[in-house]
Formats: sequence, structure tokens, C-alpha cells
Amino acid sequence: MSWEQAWLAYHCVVNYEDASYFEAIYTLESGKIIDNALEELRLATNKMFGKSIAIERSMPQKGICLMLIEEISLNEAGYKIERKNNLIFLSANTQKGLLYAVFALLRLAACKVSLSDVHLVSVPDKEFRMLNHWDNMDGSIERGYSGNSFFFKDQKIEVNERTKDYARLLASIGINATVINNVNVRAEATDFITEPYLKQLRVLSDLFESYGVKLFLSLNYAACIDIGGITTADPLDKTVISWWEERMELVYQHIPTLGGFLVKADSEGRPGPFTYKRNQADGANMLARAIAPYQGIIIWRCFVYNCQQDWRDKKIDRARAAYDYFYDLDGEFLENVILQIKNGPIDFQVREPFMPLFGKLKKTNHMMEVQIAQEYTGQQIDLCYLIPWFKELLTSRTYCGEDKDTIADLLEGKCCNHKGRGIVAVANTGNDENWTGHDLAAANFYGFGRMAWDSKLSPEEIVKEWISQTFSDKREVVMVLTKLLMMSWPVYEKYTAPLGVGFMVTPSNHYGPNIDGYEYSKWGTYHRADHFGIGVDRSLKGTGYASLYNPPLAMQYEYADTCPDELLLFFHHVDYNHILHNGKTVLQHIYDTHFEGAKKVEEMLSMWEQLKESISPEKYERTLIRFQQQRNNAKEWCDQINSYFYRKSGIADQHQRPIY
Ligand code: BDP
Repeated sequence: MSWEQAWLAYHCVVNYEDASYFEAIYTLESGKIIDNALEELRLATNKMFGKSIAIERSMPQKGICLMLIEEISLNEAGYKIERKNNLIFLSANTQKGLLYAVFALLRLAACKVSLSDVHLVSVPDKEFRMLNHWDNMDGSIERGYSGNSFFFKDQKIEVNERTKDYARLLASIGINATVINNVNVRAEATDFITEPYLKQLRVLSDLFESYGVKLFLSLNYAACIDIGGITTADPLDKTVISWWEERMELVYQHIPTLGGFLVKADSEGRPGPFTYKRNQADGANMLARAIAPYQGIIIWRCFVYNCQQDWRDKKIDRARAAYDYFYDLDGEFLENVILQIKNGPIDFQVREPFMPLFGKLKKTNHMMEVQIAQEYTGQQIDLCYLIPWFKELLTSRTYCGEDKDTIADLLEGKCCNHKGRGIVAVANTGNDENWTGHDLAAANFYGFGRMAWDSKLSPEEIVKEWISQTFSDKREVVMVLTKLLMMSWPVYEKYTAPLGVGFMVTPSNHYGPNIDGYEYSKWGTYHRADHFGIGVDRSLKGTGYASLYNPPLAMQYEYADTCPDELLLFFHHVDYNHILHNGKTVLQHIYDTHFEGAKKVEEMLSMWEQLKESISPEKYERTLIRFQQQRNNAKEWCDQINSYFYRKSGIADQHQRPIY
């Protein structure tokens, strides 16, 4: 199977005066990471400028120099790019830093940025910049929308050219850790911690290391029962403890470079410490102790809730679950545990308030988990560039009581006792030739990495860079695609579930509308629409969830009058005639946004059609088909949502548009 090179295509760059620096490379360093950096420079120079670049052992007249230096502020991954006379100097404290510098230089060249005044100092602002793949050993991908896995096929681990290209893509945007298997660990992947698999995983881990990427694995909490033959997984049981100690020793004998494990426990049928009346810290710490001698890390997910509970009781609220289970345990987790917290309290909806644990946990390491696999945001059929949404999350203030109090500050370790450790995305890749199914969905992959490296970048500058590298730097292409991508998230929000209420999707598959699909099931994701109104009361009169935030957010969310429109139905049950801050009634807003959203998708389709001559026919056609599907999907959402609310409420559209 062949595949494309995404943003590492290194298209031919013409009329770039600084191409002349790409004549010679000088470095005294050697090693696997440097070899990869040099190979990348060679490949890119050849493809972009049609020439070969020589590796010199003495300083050339003109060229690129890679040097290790000692400069504390650059940390272990930062770099500098500067011009001195006829030489471009790339310098860093580590080889990994130099590799990042090479990719950055190539990005500048692909975007034709002048190197004459270049003085770029770049240090990642987050420690962990991580992907989570939900790939299964049979090659399927849970919530995968881009074909099958390229890590696994027929119960085997694959390490080949594609895996290498994957590692190159990660390194090029600074992603430094990845989990390759599904958090829902099935039987076959439970076996990863047995000898035959460990040997293969070592090869993969070594490849990743040579691109500065740490391998992590998802772990089955009950492996001691499933493969160890013990009858319990009680974290305080001595046999369990010693089984894990021995197992970790075996694992690290084989893969000394392994980063550690990710665990989904007590969630959606996964085993965990609750079975033994132990808490989440007991479970995480038991594993953390066993892995500590090898500097391993246990990443423990906070997506813990009871999916069998009758959440229809209006006092019970799934949104509270993670907070209720973890807040009281702040400070109880060992230093080598990192809690991984979904960005919102429910599940990757197009909009949710941020999870209130952010800004509240002060004594526990944690990271934020977002999803670039577009499970609830169009499944890589509909276009939804999520980076503006992530930017909004990152710039949200947590009011943790310190000067620096945004989520970005937190994840960068600038507040809350430096306990924020980074950001993670559930990945959107598969073995489709373009990696992400929808060609434009790769902007989420690229954008996540860039924003994980530097929260200050703007979604628009990221997208422009990505377009120039992936498609072309032609003005029209950059303009139209930037506009398309930048409008896509707000448009998606308009034609789907309104005002933050979420989850009006088809059950289990999660694509397309089904307004009551989850309304009477036990998953805890309700909108509570009736003849008079809609929304979930999470004020103190309801579930009390709003009060979990730091003030003044708690007060702001507590009352419908002060709650921001876009989250109104997440926090409040209101009448259809409730007037929003924008002056419209809730119902009229629903009608208007849905008509508008569906119309905007028509516009998006014609914008894509404008690019016909500028995009390769294959890419053009396969993307066109997706825009056509998106048009149908948006129309379906608009029809169903508007009809549903018209029939429930009996209130007509002020503009008398066709609603049946
Ligand atoms: C939900 C997905 C489910 C995942 C779960 C998780 O529907 O497939 O297993 O999240 O994050 O969004 O564990």
C-alpha cells in the first residue's frame, strides 16, 4: 500500500533566494537522531530544490551548521536558528533539539520565509505533547475514520516504512510521546506485556526514540487476573503487588526506553480498583510503585463514571463524576502518576465547559486530553478544524487564584504548583493514503502538534503554514482554504446540537442527528427537552455541577442570566421563549442557526469547487465527495432539529421558513 507524505511532501519551491544555503551541512555530531535529521535535510533539499546537499566535516563557505551548545533556557528540546554571514546555525542542548530545529528550518523554507534575518528561538511550552491511538490488534480502530491501523494487522505489530513516516510526522511538529493501542484493552493487547510482544515492541520503541518520541502502551488493569492467573486485582493485595513488580521488571528488561502505561479503569466496562472497594489513587499508585524503579510513568484517565447508573434521576449528573471521584484525592497520587483529564466533563462534544478539575487540582500531576479523531465533530467526513476550539480552551481562565491562571498556563506548569504536565490528543490517523481520511482533517493533526508545542500560536497562522506545506503557497489556495478551515468549527456547531446541550447524535455510531437517541438510555447524556423547554439544570437547584468551578465562574454559570449563551443549555433548563443575550429566543436561535449552518455548508462546498484547477484531481475529487456528504448531513441535522423543536413546542419560526 502506498501513502502520501502529508505536510512533509516537500513540494518543489521556486524563486526562493535562500535555497542557496541548502548546499552543505556541517556537524560534528553523530548518532541515530542526528542521522535522521541529516536524512531529512537531504531528502527535503532534493525534493524542494532539486539538488543534493553535501555533508561536510569542516565549516563550509555557505551552508547549514548543526551544533550542540549549553544553554539552560533551551531545555532538553528547544532550539535556535540564526544566520551568521553565509551560515545558518541550528543549535540546541540535545540531538532531539537539533532534529526539531531541522524540521523548523524546513518549514520556513517550505513557506518561503526569508532566512536573511532569521533569529528563531523556540522552546516547547509543554512537557508532554502526546497522541493516544485507539488501535486494536486486529487492525480496526475504535472511533477511527481513516481506514485501519498501521501499527497492527492480523494480531501482529507492524514496524516498517510507514511507521517511520509516522515518527517523522510526529517529530516534525514536536510530538514527543504516543500510545499506540486502544484504551479499551482487549485480550490480545493485554498480552503486550508478555515476551513475544515485548521483543517486537522494542523495535518500535527504538525507532520512535530515534525521532525523539517515547512509546507508551495502554494497560489492562486486570492483566494480573487475565494473564497472571491470580484471582484478584485488588491493588492492596500482596500477590497482586508482587505480580506487577515482576511484570514491570520483565517489561523494562526488554524495553528500557518505554515511557510507561496509560490506564482506563472503572469506566465503560473496564476493570479497576472500585471492584475491590479501593479508590482510584490506590489503583494508580500500586502500578506507579511497580514501575518507579525504571523511571516509568502511569498515566491514569479521569474518564471514570458509571455507565449503568440511572442518570435520569435529576439529582445525579455524569458531568460531576470525574470531579467527585478525583478532587478529594488531590495529593494522594505518587509523583510518577499523571492524571489525564478530558477537556470537558462529558465527552468531546463540539462545545462543553472545561472540566472543573482544571484549576482545582494543586497537588497532582495532570494533563488535558482532547480528541482530534472527530467522533462527535463530523467523523472526518464533515470538515471541522478544531484548533480554534482548543485555543479557546487553552486561553480560558481557571481562576485558580494565581497570576497566571489560564488552562495553557496550567498545562505549561506555570501555576498550581507546576502540576500541569502537558496535552494529549486522541489521534485521527489510519492507513488511508492521506493518513486522515479527509485531506483537510490532517490540519487537526498538524495543528494539535503545533499548539501543543506553543500555545501562543494562532489557529490561523498554523493553518496557513499547514496549507503552504501540504498544498501550495499560491495566494488563492491559501486564502480559500484558510477561510474554509477557520469557518468550519463554528459552522459545525451551528447545524448540530444547540447552545452547548450536546449529544443529539445517533447512538453508538455518533454520526448524524438522533435527538432522542440517548435521551432515555443510561449513558447520562440528556437534553431533557419537553413541550415547554430544554436543557439540564446544573445550578444548585439541579445537580450543583456549576458550583464546582472556582469563583467567579461558579456564579456566572449558576444563573441563566449570566451564563454565556453558547453554554446555556448545558447549565440550565429554560423555556423555549427564554431570551438570550443575543436578543433572540432560544427557539428562534435554534431555527436560525440551523438554517444558517446548513447554508454555510453549501458555501463551503462551492468554495472547494473554486479550487478545482489548483488541487491535484485525486485530492480534489475525494474531498469533494466529503463536502457533498457534509452538505447532506448538515441538511439532515437542520431538518430534524428544527422539526423536532417545532413539533415539541408548537412555536412557529418567525421567518416562516419551511419546517414540517
Ligand atoms: C467515548 C468513545 C469510546 C471511548 C471512550 C473513552 O465513544 O469509544 O472508549 O470515549 O474515551 O468518546 O474511553
